[in-house]
Amino acid sequence: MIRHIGFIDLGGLWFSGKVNILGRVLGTAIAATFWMQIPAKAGPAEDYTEHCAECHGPGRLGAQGPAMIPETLKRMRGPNLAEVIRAGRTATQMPGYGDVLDEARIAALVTFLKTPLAVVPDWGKAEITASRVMDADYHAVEAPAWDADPMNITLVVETGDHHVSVLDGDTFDVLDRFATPFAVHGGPKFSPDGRYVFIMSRDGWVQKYDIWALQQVGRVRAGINSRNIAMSRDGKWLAVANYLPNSLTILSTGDLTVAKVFEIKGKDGTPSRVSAVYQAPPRESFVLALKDVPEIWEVFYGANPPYQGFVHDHRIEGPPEIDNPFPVRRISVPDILDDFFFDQSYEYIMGASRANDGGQVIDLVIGQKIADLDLPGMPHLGSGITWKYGDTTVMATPHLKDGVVSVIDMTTWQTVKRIRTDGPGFFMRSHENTPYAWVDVFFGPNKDKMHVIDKQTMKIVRTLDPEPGKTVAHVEFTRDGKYALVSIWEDDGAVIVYNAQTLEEVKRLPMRKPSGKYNVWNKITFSEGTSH
Ligand code: DHE
Repeated sequence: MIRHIGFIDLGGLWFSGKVNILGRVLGTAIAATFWMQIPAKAGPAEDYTEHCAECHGPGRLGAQGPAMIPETLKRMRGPNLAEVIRAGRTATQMPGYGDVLDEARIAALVTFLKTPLAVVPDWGKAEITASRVMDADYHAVEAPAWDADPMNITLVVETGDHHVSVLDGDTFDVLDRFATPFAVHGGPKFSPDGRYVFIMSRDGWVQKYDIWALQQVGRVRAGINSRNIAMSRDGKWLAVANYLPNSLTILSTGDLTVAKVFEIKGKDGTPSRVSAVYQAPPRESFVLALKDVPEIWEVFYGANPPYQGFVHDHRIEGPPEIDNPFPVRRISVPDILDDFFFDQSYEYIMGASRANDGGQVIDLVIGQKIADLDLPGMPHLGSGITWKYGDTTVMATPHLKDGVVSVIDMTTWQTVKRIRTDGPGFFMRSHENTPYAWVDVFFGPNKDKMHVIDKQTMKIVRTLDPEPGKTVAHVEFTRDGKYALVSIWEDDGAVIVYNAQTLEEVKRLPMRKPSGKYNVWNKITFSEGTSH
């Protein structure tokens, strides 16, 4: 139907070949023209182009949002696809379209999205290698090309225009501002000496940047739709967690070449996405959270993986591959866990279940669950922080669905406090040298607020409202913990520098939708107040 009208309205374009004769996919501009002229007759491909392609990719292979293909969607938990299109998805950037698309068009869009792609590109070692581009004009330097404390550099990811600003952590001057791949997600990872940083985008690109030289070194596309990256303790390897394909890519950090691509399948052969990969430095391993099978994988890269201790353990299936430089240990767990927090020793994993409310504690040494966590309301364990409390250590995590921060005793694994907040939050931060923990309420109606919590009384001592009506989120501290940097998460946003003791604003740096901020020292020393 649309083709005929298109032919009549845009006759010249028909012959110029700009309208696809099969009527499946129209160019964005043409689709927009149709949309304005004949909205009631737009087909699902046009609706996809109009409403979904910007975040999910023009070819449905994912970008900022996940890939919209049956391989991904059939594993979708919680509300069904039509409901997500209609009402949006909790704790993500997915808005609802119920006021734009009627029920028939939502149903047609669901069918379209559940139709397999004619061709899904392979993305193995060959394709990754072919994507690798090293900058010809990059020149390594002997020492930093600037005069600042290299350990107090802070990076600000600006998602508004896909850039990173490099800040001098003492003066807050911007030393450089460079372009990143589209839609950076997760924390950039520094080399152990703090000299290089690796940045990943949701569409699988990994960028290497030399902080001393203030220059990009190169880029490689390690996946089609990726989650996050992790750095090995020795700085030699970078692991990339992928949703699409179902794989883990290990890159050599020196030249971004591919060391290994793991195809991820559970013990029963079920393919699985990798929700996230975490670095476990004392164990010289990467730990994988799997989205579709109840297993945790541990990939060893050290010279002496602790396999000898595990190999006779009945919980470990299959012999270690002796020739494999990255032997894998697979641990069965009672439930699918996809958001992890580690204790400082990296023996214990606290894992959150997206399917069932709550969480579990897995002891990595014995490979077994040792406790349940009482954590309703979708805790975001990846944002957890710890601090000393009396003679124990507590861990605090915001919840994605409730206005609550839960505090858990890491000796007994009991919830010792639920701190009521002004809404569901996403990021929580502190520093060894400050008495306060900061938490946003990013996912609720009061997203312009930021709470400051006293770590000993566990009470909110101040609620900041730096720019009423504007979203406030994510905190990072300077190396010494004296200043807290807060994002005004808006396109015409800012990073606000607070005195972390007096809670007074000391500086405001204009930025384009600043999201995460990452201090070299806090990251490479694995500060207890920040994400690892
Ligand atoms: Fe993230 C970190 C997962 C949605 C911004 N996010 C992480 C990490 C994980 C994760 C596993 C830790 C990785 C790391 O740093 O190595 N994020 C998820 C989700 O499962 C979730 C809820 C749904 C999804 O769409 O993937 C999700 N995240 C978001 C967003 O909507 C945010 C707010 C905006 C965006 O850019 O997509 C967002 N996530 C971030 C940021 C970090 C992050 C800025 C790093 C925080 C840090 O300080 O380390």
